[in-house]
Amino acid sequence: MNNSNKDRIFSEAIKKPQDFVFDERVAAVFPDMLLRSIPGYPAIIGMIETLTAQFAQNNTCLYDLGCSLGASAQSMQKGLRAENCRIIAVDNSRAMIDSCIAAQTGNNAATRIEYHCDDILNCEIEDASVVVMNFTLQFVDKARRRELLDRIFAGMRPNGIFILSEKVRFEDQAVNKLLIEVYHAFKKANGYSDLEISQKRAALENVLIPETIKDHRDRLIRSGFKSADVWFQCFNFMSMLAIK
Ligand code: GEK
Repeated sequence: MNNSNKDRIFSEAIKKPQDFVFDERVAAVFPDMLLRSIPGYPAIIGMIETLTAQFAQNNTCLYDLGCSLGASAQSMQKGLRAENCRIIAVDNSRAMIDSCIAAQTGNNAATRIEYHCDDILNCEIEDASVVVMNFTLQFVDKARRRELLDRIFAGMRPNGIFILSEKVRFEDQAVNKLLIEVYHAFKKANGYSDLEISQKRAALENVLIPETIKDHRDRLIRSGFKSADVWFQCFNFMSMLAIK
């Protein structure tokens, strides 16, 4: 990896702490940031390819909501076996979408990814057989999460899948504290300093609002999904598979 692509955003003491934003600086180091900050991220991205191969239906749309640099959409593109499909990837960070569009040149895959800079709260979901929200619902206003999931459910085909990956919290305070400590040890083992870990945590405090696995499962079932189960978990990070 080129050293300029290494995430050092929180390495110097920050005098005026600010909320985390997905700007050009973050987009430039994002693959390194995700790899060193989300336990199991490569496994989840790999399995999106497998799940797409299994569940994408002919003549449908596949969505990556909160696509950042498009890792999940690209995984869907690799796994896609169904015919006459569209892959739609949405993010409200201009910096992320511009990087996706620039990186798409030269990719000759049969199904191109359509990148859109938009709020996922505004984006239309229709004829979907695969919908992925990989670590994005956690950034959506908590009061609007139900409405968003209802809309996703309504835009899906029967037997379609919704893959929801999230950082979670645990009801039991002691367990929650323990798993946050283990998670910080994971970040330290990946080269982040105590200063980087604590400054990033402060920047995300008001921006990334985690819920429990039960909160997520209950909401998915209330939206109408016939099942919603955890298929991956590592510490306080998990991914669920919900089937319409
Ligand atoms: C991956 N899925 O590599 N509308 C659109 N985008 C949003 C919104 C919103 N309301 N809120 C946040 N985002 C990716 C990783 S990162 C996860 C996703 C993380 C976008 C935000 O701009 C960012 O790009 C992404 O959601 C979250 O599989 O940084 O922990």
